[in-house]
Amino acid sequence: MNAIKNKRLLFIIIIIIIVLIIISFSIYVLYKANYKQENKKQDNIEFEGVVNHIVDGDTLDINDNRIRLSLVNTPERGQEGYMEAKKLVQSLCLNKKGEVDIDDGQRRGDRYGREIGVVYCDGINLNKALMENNLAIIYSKYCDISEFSNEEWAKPHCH
Ligand SMILES: [Ca+2]
Ligand SMILES: [Ca+2]
Repeated sequence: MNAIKNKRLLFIIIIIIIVLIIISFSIYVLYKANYKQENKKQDNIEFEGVVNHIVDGDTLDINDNRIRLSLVNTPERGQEGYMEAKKLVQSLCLNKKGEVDIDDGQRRGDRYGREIGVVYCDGINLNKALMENNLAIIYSKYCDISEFSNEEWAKPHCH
């Protein structure tokens, strides 16, 4: 009788231990993934400051330096969707901390002399936010040269 009880107790303890191991492992994996993402961002930020002007949905100023978002294109003034895109950028970025991961594939900037990259506003990836909100399209002609073509927000649109 006692032996059966003990066996059952042992069984329960083993199950609890296994469950605890699985939970700790999951937490560890999640933590690792987050940490990696955070680190990846930190390592690649080459420029930061305050976003002090929003030109439109895909162009803004950080400490008066004009930055063009890499790969994404939002509608021009007068086109449908222009204000929606600009408003999202204003709400996420204006007077916030802006960080730029310059596009390694487009380091010379564009023909207007603007830096090209991914912009983080208070830590939020703006390029990604515009795509997620259907406010921008991907300029597929730059997919071949951009550093960011394989990012989740660009990849499905870069063939
Ligand atoms: Ca545009
Ligand atoms: Ca870069």
